[in-house]
Amino acid sequence: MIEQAKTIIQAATRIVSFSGAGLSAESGISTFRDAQTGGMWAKHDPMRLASPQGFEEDPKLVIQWYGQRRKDIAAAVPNQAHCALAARSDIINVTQNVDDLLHRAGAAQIIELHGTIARDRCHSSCGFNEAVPMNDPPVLRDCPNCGSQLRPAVVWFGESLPTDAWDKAERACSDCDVLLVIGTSAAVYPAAGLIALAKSAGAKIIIVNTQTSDASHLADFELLGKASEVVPQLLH
Ligand code: BJW
Ligand code: ZN
Repeated sequence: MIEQAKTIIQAATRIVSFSGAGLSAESGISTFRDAQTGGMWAKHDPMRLASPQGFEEDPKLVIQWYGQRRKDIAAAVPNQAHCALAARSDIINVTQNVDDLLHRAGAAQIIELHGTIARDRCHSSCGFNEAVPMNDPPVLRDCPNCGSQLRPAVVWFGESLPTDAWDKAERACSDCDVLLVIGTSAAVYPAAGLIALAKSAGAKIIIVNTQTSDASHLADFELLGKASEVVPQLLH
């Protein structure tokens, strides 16, 4: 199976990677929905920590949680899957991940669908957006522009995805030969809809995941295994 998938990749000229939390799992970053391996949503209520309503109800709690996640991400290093993707500068990396591990691995083309934890933005969307040192103590800060509150520049439930990133991702996925779907449950929309979009546009879908996912039915090849082992094999 892996040899056949590799042959398809070698013949492809336009490869897009669509990744989720499983890509960074072996760097020690928790996934969201793995109940067995301690996914974040098994321990924390996503509506309290990753929704605009949760932030408005208890902003300090949300800021504290993201402060700890920033520290965890700062302490992590890219794994062999990030590095294998980065070594192929022709691959467009559409990622749902808010960590900076693809950047630190040196990937040339990255489209961040759910924003980045490395920046803060104004919760009232006045346009203020700035980089934040990942080890800064978590403090609730006012927006210097409009006096509203600052929050991580990530996309929470019920919020729209950044238009520019979404447009680029749609273009990339509707115009590729292969979509490599790595470490995502494919449960969160609209991001997960990119897999069906690529398939309907004629791309081969190669899934790398430790288990089946909501996208399994779309796979031309489903490679069950760890991203850090399977992705380098596929791309070398
Ligand atoms: C490995 C591995 C290893 C492990 N190797 N693999 C009903 C139907 C359809 C849609 C909706 C609905 N009700 C609500 C919605 C909309 C909602 C949604 O999709 N909800 C579903 C959960 C039902 N979507 C939204 O709200 C989005 N916005 C939107 O729709 O706007 C329009 C709108 C406007 C107004 C009102 C309503 C709608 C926004 C979604 C934002 C998601 N945000 C988060 C948090 C980001 C910030 C942060 O990190 O704190 O994004 S949630 C979380 O899920 C995060 C992820 O990017 C995202 C996807 O998760 P991912 O990456 O797939 O991780 P997991 O944990 O789910 O899966 C990991 C996988 O890895 C597993 O399969 C493992 O097996 C695998 N794995 N180790 C390989 N070593
Ligand atoms: Zn503001």
